[in-house]
Amino acid sequence: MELIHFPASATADDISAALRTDGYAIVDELAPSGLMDSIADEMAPYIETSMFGQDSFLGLQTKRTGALIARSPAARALIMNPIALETAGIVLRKASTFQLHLTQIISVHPGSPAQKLHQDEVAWDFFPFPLDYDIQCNILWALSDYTEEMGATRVVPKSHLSNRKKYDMAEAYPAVMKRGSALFYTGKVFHGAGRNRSDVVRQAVNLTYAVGWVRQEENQYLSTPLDVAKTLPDDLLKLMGYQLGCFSLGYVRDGEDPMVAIREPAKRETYNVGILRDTANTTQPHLAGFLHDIDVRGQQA
Ligand SMILES: O=C(O)CCC(=O)C(=O)O
Ligand SMILES: [Fe+2]
Repeated sequence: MELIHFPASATADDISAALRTDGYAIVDELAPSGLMDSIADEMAPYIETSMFGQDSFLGLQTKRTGALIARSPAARALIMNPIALETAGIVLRKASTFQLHLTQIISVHPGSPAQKLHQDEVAWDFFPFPLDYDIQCNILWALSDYTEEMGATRVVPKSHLSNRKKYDMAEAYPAVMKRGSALFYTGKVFHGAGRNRSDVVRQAVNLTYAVGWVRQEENQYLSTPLDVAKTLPDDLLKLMGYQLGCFSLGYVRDGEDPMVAIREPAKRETYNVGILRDTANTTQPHLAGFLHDIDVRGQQA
C-alpha cells in the first residue's frame, strides 16, 4: 500500500479532509528548496552540537534540535506557511485559539532502528482526549529526501479513528517524499520514525500546532529571548503564545494580554470574554451559550 499524496496546489480544505478520513496527508514539495537550504544552513552549527537521544523512544542515534524561531530566521517563514496555518485552523477549529507547540529538527542517523509507533498527543500526560476533538496538527517537513531506506516516518492510516492502542509495524507505511514536502498528521494517528538502513542522515523539520489551552511542548517564551521576540511580527508572536487563550489563559500584569510584554499597547485592557464572540458565533455553540447574557464594556451582546 502507498500513502496518499497531494500536489503543492492542494487547499487547506483538501488537506484537512484527508486528516479527518485518513489521519495524515502528504503534500509534495510544498516549501521551496531555497527555504529548506536556508534553514539547513542556519541550523547546521546547532545540529552539529545537539545531543543524541537518551532513550530508544526518542532515539539513541537521533538528534533533536530546537528553538528554531530564535536560531533560524528562515524557519519563521516555514512556521507561518499559509497552507499549514489554514489547515491547522480547520483541524483545531473547536478551540478558540491555536498556538505553536514545538519547532524541532529531527536527524535520524544511519543505523537507527525504527521508533515505537505512537500518538503524539500522549505528551499531555497520556490523557484520553475524545476521538472527535483534535488537540494538535503536526507537520514533518522533509529537510532531506525521505526514502524508506533512510527511515521515512511510518504512518498507520486511519488509526486516529479508534481507541485501539497497539499496532504492528506491518500496518505502518513509509511517507516517502522529496525534500520540501510536508507530512501532515493528527495527534491521534499512530506513526514513528522508520529504521535508517542507509548511509545518510534522514532529516525533518517538525513543526506542530496545538489548541491554545494546553501547555506547549517547547517553551516558546524561554526558547526565544525577549530581545529577539521584540523584533518579530505580531502574527508570529501571537502564534508563539503572546495572545490570550480562550479569554484569560496566559495573562500578565493586571489581567492583560501577554503581548504587553513585547510592546506597550495604545490602550490598556483587561482580559474579557468579549474576545470569544468571533469564534463562539460560528463553530462553538457551548461558548455562544455562555456568552449570550454577558455584557462586555463597549461591545453589544
Ligand atoms: O522523526 C520522525 O520520523 C518521527 C518522530 C516522531 O514521531 C516523534 O518524535 O514524535
Ligand atoms: Fe511522533
